[in-house]
Amino acid sequence: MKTRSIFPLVLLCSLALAFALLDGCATRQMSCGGSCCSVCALPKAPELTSLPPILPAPASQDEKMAWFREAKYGLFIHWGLYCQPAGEWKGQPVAGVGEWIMNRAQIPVTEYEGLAKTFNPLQFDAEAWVQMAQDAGMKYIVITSKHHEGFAMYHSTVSPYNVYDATPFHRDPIRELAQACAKHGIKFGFYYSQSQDWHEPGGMGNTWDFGPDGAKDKNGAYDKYLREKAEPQVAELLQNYGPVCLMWFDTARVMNVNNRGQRFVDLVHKYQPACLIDGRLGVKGDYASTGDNVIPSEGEQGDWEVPATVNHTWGFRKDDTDWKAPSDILFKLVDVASKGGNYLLNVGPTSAGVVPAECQSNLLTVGRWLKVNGEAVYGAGRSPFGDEFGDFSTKLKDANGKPVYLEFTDWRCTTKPGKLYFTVFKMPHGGFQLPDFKNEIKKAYLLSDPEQADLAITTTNDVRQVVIPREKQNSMANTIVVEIAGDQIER
Ligand code: FHN
Repeated sequence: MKTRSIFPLVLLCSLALAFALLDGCATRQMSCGGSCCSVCALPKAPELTSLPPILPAPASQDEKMAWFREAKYGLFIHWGLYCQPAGEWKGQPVAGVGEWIMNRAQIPVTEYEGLAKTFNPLQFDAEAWVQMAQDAGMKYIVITSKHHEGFAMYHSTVSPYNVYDATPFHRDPIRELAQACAKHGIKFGFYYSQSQDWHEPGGMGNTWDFGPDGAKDKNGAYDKYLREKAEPQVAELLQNYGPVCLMWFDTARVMNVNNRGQRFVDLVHKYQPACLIDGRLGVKGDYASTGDNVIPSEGEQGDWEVPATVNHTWGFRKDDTDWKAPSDILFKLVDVASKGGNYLLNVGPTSAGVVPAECQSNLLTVGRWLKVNGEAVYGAGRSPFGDEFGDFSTKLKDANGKPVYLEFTDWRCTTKPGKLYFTVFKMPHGGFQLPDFKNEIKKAYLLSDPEQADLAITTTNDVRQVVIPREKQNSMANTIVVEIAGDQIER
């Protein structure tokens, strides 16, 4: 009797599950208005609510840069159609970074466009991405709104080649992220490839379908693309997604003629006067961008940012799982902060809409360290020393006969008024030897110690050493706070 009464229910459930799996839960998206499907447990599409208003014009450049100088650590996201081939085309691996696959394999536009028809990242959950960034200790997010492939990852009215109109996903992930960022108090900005657009006849970079770039520049095709696609898309990004903390332009090509670069600057100033412009527009922005993964060997003045990969690609590649270890990420972040810059670390989500688990886990390990020791990073100033960064080898020479620069990785120093933060990555046995400075030391303690118990400082031959009890040491890094008299270091 019991078996007979349960059977219809089991059959119904199985049918529902099969149906849900077969149609990728499109039914869930359409019939239940985005509420979560109990069968497949995919994240639900959020209700769209209104976004905060655009920020007013800052009173000064310092006021404009204030959040950036405080933030120090951001999440870069490269997400586009390229995450589907994930480094492989027609069964063959294609060398290079994942998001360049169209270019590297010279895929015709008509063929590449087919990727839109299968783009359906049903596991995408804006809330989860933003929560991850927050737990990782990142203070701003910059996502590819359109990369060189030319596909808009938001609902663009300028071109139907966009995630909302051209894919079965039929959602605007950037709108969902804008909302989640506003909710979590995380700044949100856009990468936009202004020069390269391999989908358009006038965009730079697609020479296999549309011929040499030089001709497009001269025959007016490039200006037509800039005026009819790039500029209007940047304008809609600035008008439809709430406050945009920065516009991250990239790979500038002939931006200095016909006012091309300046027209983008004017758009940003017109629609969002508080929005920063990175250093790769081709005309002056609000801060400098270093080369990819390029950390200057010494402290640099001004505002700057290092864009960096967490493996060896920006867009997802299925064969690249060579993730930077948490200790490496942490060192690079503190290194950059101690030289005066920001670290913008990238993840490449998959075509399902998820950040690979191991990559997430590494970022979260760093986040846990920052939760305790973040005071040494957020809003902290550059090192007043410099000897800790490295030195030129007395023996090794490069190919040009010049001495090779050897990086030191034992410790880094950041500052706030009256405080020096020594983050020590390799703790010497006897204790940490302070660099030479004359200021009186008022107090030294571990940043991770809620009691701020005094650390013993011993002096031998004028060299001061701070001793950290072994049981208090963190295996990744320890930050010693040294409170000093005066705000300037006297050496
Ligand atoms: O060509 C791009 C690349 O795909 C990626 O977006 C990086 C990120 O800094 N920028 C360009 C190369 O420098």
